[in-house]
Amino acid sequence: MNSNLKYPKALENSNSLVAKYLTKELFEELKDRVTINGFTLQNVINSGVQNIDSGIGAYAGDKESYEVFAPLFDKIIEDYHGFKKDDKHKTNMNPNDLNAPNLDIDSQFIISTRVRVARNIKDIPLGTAISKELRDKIEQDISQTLLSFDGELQGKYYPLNNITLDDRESLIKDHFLFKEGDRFLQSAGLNRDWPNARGIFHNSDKTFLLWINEEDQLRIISMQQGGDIKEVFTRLVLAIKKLQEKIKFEYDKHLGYITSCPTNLGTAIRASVHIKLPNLSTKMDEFKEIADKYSVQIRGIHGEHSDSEGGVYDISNKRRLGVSEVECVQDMYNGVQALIKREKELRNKNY
Ligand code: ADP
Ligand code: DAR
Repeated sequence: MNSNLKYPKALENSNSLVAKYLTKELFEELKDRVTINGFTLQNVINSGVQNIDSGIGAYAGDKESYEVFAPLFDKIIEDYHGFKKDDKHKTNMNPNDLNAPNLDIDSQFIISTRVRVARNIKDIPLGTAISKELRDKIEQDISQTLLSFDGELQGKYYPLNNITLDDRESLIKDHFLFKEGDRFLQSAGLNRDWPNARGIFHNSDKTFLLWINEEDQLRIISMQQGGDIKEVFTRLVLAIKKLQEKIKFEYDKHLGYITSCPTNLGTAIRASVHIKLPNLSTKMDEFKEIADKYSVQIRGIHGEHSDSEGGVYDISNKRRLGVSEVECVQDMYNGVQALIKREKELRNKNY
C-alpha cells in the first residue's frame, strides 16, 4: 500500500498531458498499483513531476505499464496520437508501396534524410525499469547479433565507454550519435549507470546505425546525404528484417511496438529530412500552416528541444500510431514536397 503517497503539487503548475489527465481522483485510484516489474505510478510520472515543462510527463516501465496504468496512459495516447482504446494499429513496411521519387535530385534543398524506428526486447523491462545486469546482457546480445551482418549492413560496435570525448562530440555534431540523456530521461530512470551498456553500431559509410540502450533498447537508423527517401527507407526495412530473424521485439496488437515514451508507440518511426528553406522560413505562419496540413513536425537540427541552425530545419512525420510505416514516411514525403513547392514559388517571386 502506498497510502502515504500524496498528489504531487508540482503538477498544478504544469501543462503536461500527465497534469491534464491525472486528476486527484485518478491519482487515488492508481497510486497503489504496481507492474510485475515493480513499476509504480510514481515511477510513471516522475519525469513530469521533476520537469513541469514536460509536454507529456509519463514513461512506461514495461509493456504491462500500459495495461496497469491504462486509465492514465489511454487518455495521454488519445490526446497525443488521436488513437482511441478500441482503435487498431496497422503495419506495412513494403518500400514498393511508398510513392517517393527523389524530390531534390540536384540537392538544392534537402541536406540529409534519416528514418529510424525504436524497438524494445520482448518480455524484458524497458530502460526505465531494467536492471543493470539485464541492460548489460542486452548490449552483449545485440552487439553479438550485429557482428553477423554483412554487405551494406556490415559494421562495427562502439561501446560508449570506449569512445573518447572528442569522438563522441564529433559523432553528435554530425548527427550520428545520441546526446547524453537529458533531464527528462534522467528523471525517468533512463540514464541509470550511464554510459555503461550504451553504444553505437554503424557501417563504414554511417548509413546504417544502431543505438543500444538509449531511450529505447534499440534505435535502428538508416540515413544518408540528399533526398532519396525511398532508398533510406528500403535500407531501414532490410536492417529491421535481419534483426527480426534473431530478436523478438515487444509488440501489442493495439499499441504496436512498445516504447518507453508513449509518443513513440505504434510504428515507433520518425522519418526526417534536414532541409534549407531560406524563403519560407521568413514566413513562419505559412511554414507552420503547411506543416500542420501535412501532419509534419518542424524541429531544430539536433532533434528535440533544439533550434534551427543556418536556416536548416528538421521536418518529420507527426503520426506514428494507428498508421503504417509506409503511411508515416509518405506523410513526411508529401509534407516536404509541399514545402519545397512553396519555397520555389517564393524564391521565384523574389527574383
Ligand atoms: P529521435 O529519433 O529520438 O526522434 P531526434 O529526432 O531527436 O531523435 O534526432 C536524433 C539525432 O538524429 C539528432 O542528432 C538529429 O540531429 C539527428 N537527425 C534527425 N534527423 C536527421 C536528418 N534528417 N539528417 C541528419 N541527422 C538527423
Ligand atoms: N521530453 C518528454 C518526452 C517528449 C517526447 N520525446 C521523447 N520521447 N524523446 C516530455 O514529456 O516532454
